[in-house]
Parts: sequence; C-alpha cells; structure tokens
Amino acid sequence: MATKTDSKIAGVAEGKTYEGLSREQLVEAYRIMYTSRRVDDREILLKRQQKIFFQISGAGHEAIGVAASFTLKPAYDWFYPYYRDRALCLGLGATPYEMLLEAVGAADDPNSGGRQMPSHWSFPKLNVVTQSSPTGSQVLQAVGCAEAGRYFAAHPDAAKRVPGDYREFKDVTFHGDEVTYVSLGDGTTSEGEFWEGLNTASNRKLPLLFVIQDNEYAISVPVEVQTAGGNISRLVAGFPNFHFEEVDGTDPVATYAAFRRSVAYCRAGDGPAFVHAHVIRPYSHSLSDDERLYRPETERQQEAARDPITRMQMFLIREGILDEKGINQLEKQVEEELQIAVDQALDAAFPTPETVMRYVYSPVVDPMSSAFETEPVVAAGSDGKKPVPKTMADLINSTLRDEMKRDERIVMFGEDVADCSREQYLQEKLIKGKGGVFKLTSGLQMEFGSDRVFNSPLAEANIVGRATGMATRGLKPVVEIQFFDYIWPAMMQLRNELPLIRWRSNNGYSSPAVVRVAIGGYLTGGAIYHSQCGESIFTHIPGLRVVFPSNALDAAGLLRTSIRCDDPVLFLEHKRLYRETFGRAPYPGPNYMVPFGKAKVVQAGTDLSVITYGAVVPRALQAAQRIEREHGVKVELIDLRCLSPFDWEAIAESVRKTNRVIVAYEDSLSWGYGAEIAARIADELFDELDAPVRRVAAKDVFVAYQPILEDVILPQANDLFRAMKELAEY
Ligand SMILES: Cc1ncc(C[n+]2csc(CCOP(=O)(O)OP(=O)(O)O)c2C)c(N)n1
Ligand SMILES: [Mg+2]
Repeated sequence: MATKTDSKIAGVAEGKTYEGLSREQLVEAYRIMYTSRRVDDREILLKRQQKIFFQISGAGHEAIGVAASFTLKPAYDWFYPYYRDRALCLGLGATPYEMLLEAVGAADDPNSGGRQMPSHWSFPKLNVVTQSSPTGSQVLQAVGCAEAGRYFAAHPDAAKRVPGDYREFKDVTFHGDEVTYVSLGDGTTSEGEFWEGLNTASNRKLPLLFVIQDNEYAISVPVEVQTAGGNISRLVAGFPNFHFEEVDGTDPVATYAAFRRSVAYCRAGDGPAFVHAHVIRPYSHSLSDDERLYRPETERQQEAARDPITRMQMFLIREGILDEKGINQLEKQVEEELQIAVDQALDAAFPTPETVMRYVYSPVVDPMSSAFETEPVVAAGSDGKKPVPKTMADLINSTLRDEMKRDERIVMFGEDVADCSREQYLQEKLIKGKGGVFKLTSGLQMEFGSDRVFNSPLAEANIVGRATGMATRGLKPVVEIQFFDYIWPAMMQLRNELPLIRWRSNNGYSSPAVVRVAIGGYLTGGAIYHSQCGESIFTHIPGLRVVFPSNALDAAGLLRTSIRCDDPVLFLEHKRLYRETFGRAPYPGPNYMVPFGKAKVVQAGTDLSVITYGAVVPRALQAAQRIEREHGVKVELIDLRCLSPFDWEAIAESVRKTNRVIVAYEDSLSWGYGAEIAARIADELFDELDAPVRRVAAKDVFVAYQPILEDVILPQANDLFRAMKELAEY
C-alpha cells in the first residue's frame, strides 16, 4: 500500500478502524482522491489555456482507485487500467507531475514520451502496463498477463536472462500469488473482447480482477441501452469460478471492503474476481463532450449528491477523523504541491522531431543484422545416406520443436494446435493426436506438455490479445491463426495493440510475439474463405514485421529469426506450399537463421526483373524458364521472403541491371503489396527504366470455388509469361 506518512494532519484521532482501514489510511485515501480531482481540474484549466491538447477526467471514480491501490501492490501485482484510473495510479505511487508530463506531451513523460493522450497510463516502475484508446482492448492482454505470471511461477527457469536472443534484454519478474487488475467502463462491457476475457479467466481460474466502473454512461449512451437489463452483474453471474461484488463505488470504505475480499480470493488462487462499482461522472465524458445536451439538470443534480469527494469529506468530519481545519490544511498542501508540479510540467522539454521513429522496433536486437545470418548445417541421413529433402510443413514443425527445446519461454496456442486437449487419451495412447489442421504443431504438446502447447477457444482476438499480454511479461508466444481469412476478429489487437506496445510506451514495454498464419489460395476448391491473401493490410502497420517464405529452407530460417528477435512478427505460411515438391530441403539444423529484409535471387538474369514472393515464386520460375526456352529472354527472379522490412537494395540492383520490371503477387491487384514496390521503383528508379513498371496479380475479386473460376482469378504462370513477353518486347 502506498501511504504518505510525512505530513501530520491536525485532528486525526486514533483507535477505531473501518473495514480494517485505520484513520490514517482514511486520511490518506482522501488525500489521493482530492489530489486526483484537483489534477483533473488543473488539466481542464490548462486545456482552456491551450497549454494541453486533450483532457479526460477520473472525476467521480476516485474511490475505486483508492480501494484498489490499498489492496493491491505496485511493482508486484500487474495493472491494466483505463483512462478514468487516475486515483489508482496516484495511489500506486505515480505523481501528479508524471501525469501532467503526459498532458503537455513532454519528452520525459514516463507514460509515452509525448506520444499518447493524457490519462493513457504506463508506469513500468509500478507494473502499470501501457494503455491505448480502443475501449476494451486491454482485457485480453490482462488475461495473457495473468497467464504469464502463472507460467513463470511453474517454470521459474524460463525467467532467466539468456544471451543471444530477445531474452538477453527482457527482465522478467513474477510472484506466485500476484494479481492482475483490469478495469473498464460500463459501456465497454458491450465489446466482444470483454466477454472473451471473462470466458478464459473463468475457464483457467486466473488471478484476474475485473473492475467495472459503472457511471451509467458511455459518452451519451446510457447503460440500459448497452447492457441487457441494465445491470452487468446480473449478466455475468453465471460464469463459474468467479468471486462477485457489486458495490457503491462512491463509498471508499465499502469499495475497499469489496476489493479486499476480491483480491484475497484472486491471491489465494481460487479464480478471478469481478467488482462492479457504481460511480458517477460529474465532468461530462471528456472536455470534448457537453453532457447537458443529453442529461437534464435534475439527473445531474441527483448524481452530484453522490460525489465521492464531498461524501468522503463529510465522512471524515462526521467520524471525527479530520475536522474542518484538518481538511483545509490537507487540501492546501495538495494545492501547493500541485502548483509546483504544474509549473515544472509547463517547463518540461518537448520531444524533438528526430525522435519520432525511435522504438518502432527493438533498439537492441536487429533482425536484419548478420547475427541472424547462419549457414545450414545438414546432418547426414540414416546410415550415412544423403539427407532427405523435407516439406515446408516438416521444417516449420522441426524448427518449432527445436526452438521450444532451446527456449522455455515459448508457448503455443491457437485453434486445434494441441495434439489432444483431453490429455488422458494421449496418456493412454488411444489416439495419435491432431497438432493443427495442417499438422504444423503436431507432436509438440506430447513433447513439451499441455501448459506449453494448448488449444485456445475459437476466438482470434483471444489468441492475439492473450499473446500480446504474455509477450509483454517476457514470454514468447508463438500462436497460430488457423486461416488468414479469419484473422479479422484479431484486427484490433493486430493493428492497435501488439505492434504499438513498444512505441506508444516509449520503450517502457515491448511485446515480441509471433503470430503464424496459414495464408493463400491455389487450393482448388479453397473458395472465398480459405484462399485469402491481404498481406499489404499488415505491411501497412508500423511496428509489425511481416514474413512470407516461398520454400522450406527459408521458412525454417525466417521462423527462427522471428522467434529469437525482439519484435512482433506476422509469419505468413502459404498453405499451398506446405507440402509442395517445389522448395523442399533437408532440415538445416537447430541454429539456421535468415535475416529479415534480405531477398533471394532465385534465378539471375539480364533482360527483366520479376519481384515476387510466396506461391507466385514457383509460378514465376516456371514462366521464366519457358520464356528463356522459347524467346531467349533471361529473367532475374527475386523472392522478397520478408515483406516488412523488404530488400529495396536487391530490387534496385536488379532493376538497374535489367531496366524492366514486373511486380507479381497473389493478392488482388489494386492496393496490393506490389503497388508500394511499383510506386517506389517509379519514384526512385525512373531513369533506369526502359519500360513501364508492370504488375501481375489476382483480379479485384475474391477467389471463387469452381476451379475454372479460381484459375482465372489468381495469377498463373501463363499470365506471368504473357507479361514477361510484352515487357521484353516493349
Ligand atoms: C473501440 C472504441 N470504440 C469507440 C471509442 C470512442 N469512445 C471512447 S470512450 C467511449 C465510451 C466509453 O464508455 P464506458 O465504457 O462506459 O467508460 P466511461 O468513459 O463511461 O468511463 C467511447 C464510445 C473508443 N475509444 N474505442
Ligand atoms: Mg461509462
């Protein structure tokens, strides 16, 4: 518990306690609540003076923060708060100055270095984890955080620092009885991710404390519109393993009691707890909102009567804990301290423009460096025979196995990735086990156990959100999205969370998880929802590495780099290439790595360049061989392998040599990945070109089921051949 003992307040009487709170603690509670309210008031003034640029307050929610901070431990428990949690952060030990630094956008803002709006908390020294603006996206990360704590408690050796990969730079701390706090508003309980979080917390009996701060409004939308029946407690009551509390969250003593019981339940390992606290929202939603437009004066007045600050004041006086003089003295002290903090914050230096790109990626591990470039070491086959070339699926499976052996922080989950969730069937050897719909994780649960390889619910946000929370704690989740076509429920996490953890916290946190995804078409019958590409949607996200190998050897090398590096990676595995004859290779050994951003020249040539990747590589190769045979045109075929970062140097070098270039990709033509490459060639290599830049890609339509239609929609070797011929003749 964070308490200040330095100041003696007049009129504090000893003796009686209130739900276990001493009179000193109650004075301290009031100090935190009052400070919180006054920081809001000062920020509102600063916003009106245009010295800060946004304001959202914790007004009305202060008692919750005090109760939570008095029952949880900073730098021991973990915190996924939301923007109304100012009093919580103050109670844990953050200072008004540190908060005001975020409001002014200062370089030294400990939350984000001037990158996030005010009240977007991140205090690494307290275990308050970087928060974003999307409502509810913190819930599944908090689930992952709680799971990570449990995992490290069961595998303490995994927490060790190990030189040579991301582990060298990640301090892992954990406690066997730690609790993870996650809070959200009443409106946010309408988000699907909230329900996914409840489901997993309940099912896994996680030490996760859900706190619903119910001020009855989500901006202007009242709670009865959000929540069936108007009360979230009634709706969640059926979740097993929970301890539930519903409390008047404007009453610090009652709220404290509810938290004390809830935290004890979580800490004992009995399961998650759910505190539903009824609060008020006296200052409109934010400074951009005027609630008088949708709430009549009568309703606002009724609410004001429950203001936790005045209630607490009256309580202290009534109980003889502080007299009026004591209250005035405390408030004066807070004002004086706050004034100093405001003056200091207004004097703080701003971040300089050249820092904007800092911490998009890890500043300590460079996956493009030569440290990630190793030679294959191929063991002889049995009886000294030549080693057998293996499929991409085989080599991915072997790479995962060897990395799991090497690094105990790796956990794997996703839909169907386990061999068998009902372990006894495995133990009794009644079944062979599944290990993924494409069998890429086959045998891993059997070898490494069910706490390292397990099935997730059928919920993609759940997979990526939990992975993000786990990786923030230092685990290395290597999770699977079964089909690229179904990645979209995870889009909030993939666009707004996972790749942003480091940058938005100014390197306070990082989340280097690996998301493996089965992608692509050419399946004959894959149809609309088992054939999609769409990689450019993800290469458009700063902070995310995107890899797309075309053959077994590259898949092994790039997957190992993905796992050992310190950035989040989207690892795209083409389903059609999993078991293709093209591109098989013997296993290149347990340390084979390919650096990111290095293309491969599949075939050297002098007449025209084809820049491509994935399943178009074998098709382009076929076309290139034919055009050389039939027309003597020598094509230089470049496989990018890694899409973000991509190897611009290799492209430029090739175009300078051939002066003609085709950019080919499987995704639909318009706005596709190749559009960026083509634009950059036109921009930077215009003088080198003897012909226009050409693109060969799918039609601007989804992939149809009937093979005749699929063939005409996706780019084929014949399309590439035609384009090569035209361009060579141009
Ligand atoms: C996913 C998402 N949708 C919409 C918004 C815009 N928005 C910000 S806060 C908010 C209302 C949140 O209400 P509630 O969960 O009740 O929390 P409160 O602000 O009342 O404490 C909305 C709609 C957002 N930030 N994120
Ligand atoms: Mg609300």
